[in-house]
Amino acid sequence: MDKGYSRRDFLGAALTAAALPKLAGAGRAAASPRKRLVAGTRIIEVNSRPAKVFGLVGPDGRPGIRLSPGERFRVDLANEAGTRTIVHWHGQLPPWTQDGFPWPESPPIDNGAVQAYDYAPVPGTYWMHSHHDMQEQSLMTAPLIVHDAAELREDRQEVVLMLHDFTFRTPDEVLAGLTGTNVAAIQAMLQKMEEAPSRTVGTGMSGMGMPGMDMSRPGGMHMDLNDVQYDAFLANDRTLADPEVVRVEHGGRIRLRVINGASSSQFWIDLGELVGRVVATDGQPVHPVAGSRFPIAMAQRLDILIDLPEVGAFPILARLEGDGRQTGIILAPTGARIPRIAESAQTAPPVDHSLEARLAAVQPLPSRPADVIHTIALGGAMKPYAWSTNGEYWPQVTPLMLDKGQRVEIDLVNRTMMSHPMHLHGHAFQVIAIDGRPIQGALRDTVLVMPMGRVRIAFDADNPGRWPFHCHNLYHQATGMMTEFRYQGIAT
Ligand SMILES: [Cu+2]
Repeated sequence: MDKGYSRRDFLGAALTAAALPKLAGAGRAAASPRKRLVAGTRIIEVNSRPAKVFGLVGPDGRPGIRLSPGERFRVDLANEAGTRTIVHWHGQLPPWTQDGFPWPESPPIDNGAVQAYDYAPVPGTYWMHSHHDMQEQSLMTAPLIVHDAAELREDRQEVVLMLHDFTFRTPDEVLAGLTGTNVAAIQAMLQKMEEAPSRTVGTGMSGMGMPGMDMSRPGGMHMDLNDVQYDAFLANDRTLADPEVVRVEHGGRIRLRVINGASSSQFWIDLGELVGRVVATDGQPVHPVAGSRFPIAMAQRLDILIDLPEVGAFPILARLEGDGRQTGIILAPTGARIPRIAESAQTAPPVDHSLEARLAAVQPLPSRPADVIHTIALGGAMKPYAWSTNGEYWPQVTPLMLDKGQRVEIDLVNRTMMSHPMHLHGHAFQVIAIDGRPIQGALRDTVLVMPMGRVRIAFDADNPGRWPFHCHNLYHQATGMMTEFRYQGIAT
């Protein structure tokens, strides 16, 4: 990384921000109108076949919500999906009852009902997804982009690239296949998960008949990738057979916002011949890291600045880890020849920490010792298919208790042969060590823990409530890999 260049770049952004407080303040002064977000269903075409999926459509007819600098998140979520839903504002830091998690205190929204939200959003690239049943797999997902004044002053064209994994099977069928049960059993299990979240039991095994952690270590380095066989991988709802072509200017300046909205798939973002600079991860600014290929775990986001050459069309690809399949979009000025890109190519390696280890937050947490350190062991295996935290399976988990004001450190210890993208609701944490090696890493809401690996994160307990902490692989979460952080004094 060219540190001199990065520093100037960062200073420039900081100066621009400093020069703008009046403008931003003026934007805030005017009460922002409420925005209507509709959770509904739609038909998309995948592999030349129609597919009925969910969708979240904002007031401008596009997926999701985009907010202006200083605008509050004042949203009326109308459920027209024909079934119950609840939508989580992934990575945002609202009060816990507005977080969109199906606690008894904030139950799912009935079909036909409208739920109002109003909180101060965090600027950056965020997203939203259902946290009810496994609707996320059926594309109840959308971008949530919160602009800030400094970023608008960059005068870059914004390009959102949202990734999905797609199957014509229902998520219940997928999970039944993974667990060797049937759809009726899966539906009963999902219902149970929302009826009795976090019913506290003692430590030790629950009575659910789930297996314990498999502590045996296979001799060779064997990694499990891609639990689910998908029918397609989508970039903004399309495959490379008919990709989105984003119109750009010759020599255009782009801010690419990549969102991995896939339920069980991780990718390498491949810029081809272009060189980009990662300037934010999970919405939070980092010192720029230059490159052409960047890993992205489930639920993570990357902001990548790209200055296009004068001539040509430029595919932006997402290549599935451990597989040859890929999806993507094409950036092209008017008149450019659009290349045809195959849907499969060379096998991409497993997603790893090559980027994570180089990231440094622009605004790291203030240095201070931890008041409390929790170790969370990640357990589970493919056969039988079940995943746990500290040997417990949601909802039979023991909440990890916090006091407001504490500096909290979490040691994540992966005792499985899969990587787990671990997501904390309601807090931005900093990655402070990878496999025992200290770093001043990125601020994030989702961090990947490699097979048999270890990651330490830190955050300040400044948002009282009940907060889920879970693997963002939907099928790991659904079979138990979720626990709760609960602040002292929150009545349940
Ligand atoms: Cu997992």
